[in-house]
Amino acid sequence: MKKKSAGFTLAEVLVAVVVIVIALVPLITVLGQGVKRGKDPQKITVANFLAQDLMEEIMCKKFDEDPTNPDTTVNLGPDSGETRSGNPTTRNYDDVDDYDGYTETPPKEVDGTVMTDYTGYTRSVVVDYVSETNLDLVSTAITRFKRVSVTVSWTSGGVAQSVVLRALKGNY
Ligand SMILES: [Ca+2]
Ligand SMILES: [Ca+2]
Repeated sequence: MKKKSAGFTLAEVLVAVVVIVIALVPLITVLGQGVKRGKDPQKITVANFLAQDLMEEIMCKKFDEDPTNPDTTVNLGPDSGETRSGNPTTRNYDDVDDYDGYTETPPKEVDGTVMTDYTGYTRSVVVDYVSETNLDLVSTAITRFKRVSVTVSWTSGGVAQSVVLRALKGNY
């Protein structure tokens, strides 16, 4: 019997090379997309922070303007004479939907101070009622859930970018 060769034949090497190439091509494609999508990770991190900051402020407000006399018709937005920022005696957003339609460029602290480190960003808020059986579905009628969407947008290399943070406030 012929002694088995310890080395690889040319055919074996070629097969191995082909296998490696087939395995590498999708990997390179995936990496390439990752680089493209995450081209501005630092700005995305900042935007997430700005969204989180406003969301925390909103989520500690009441569900309704007057919990003892809850809304019977959809009435989203600030109530009469209400404003978000200012000193503690003039700022009076007190329920989550007061922020519906709120927008600011650049972002401001609740006392009205401009966040000078973040002047390139815009923060805006939309508040909707959502269906109690499908929390992804906006409801045109009153339900026990209000969904708060905070969008932070900016421009990077001439391209509009944004992140959206969503949270639910329940009425119970
Ligand atoms: Ca209010
Ligand atoms: Ca309100």
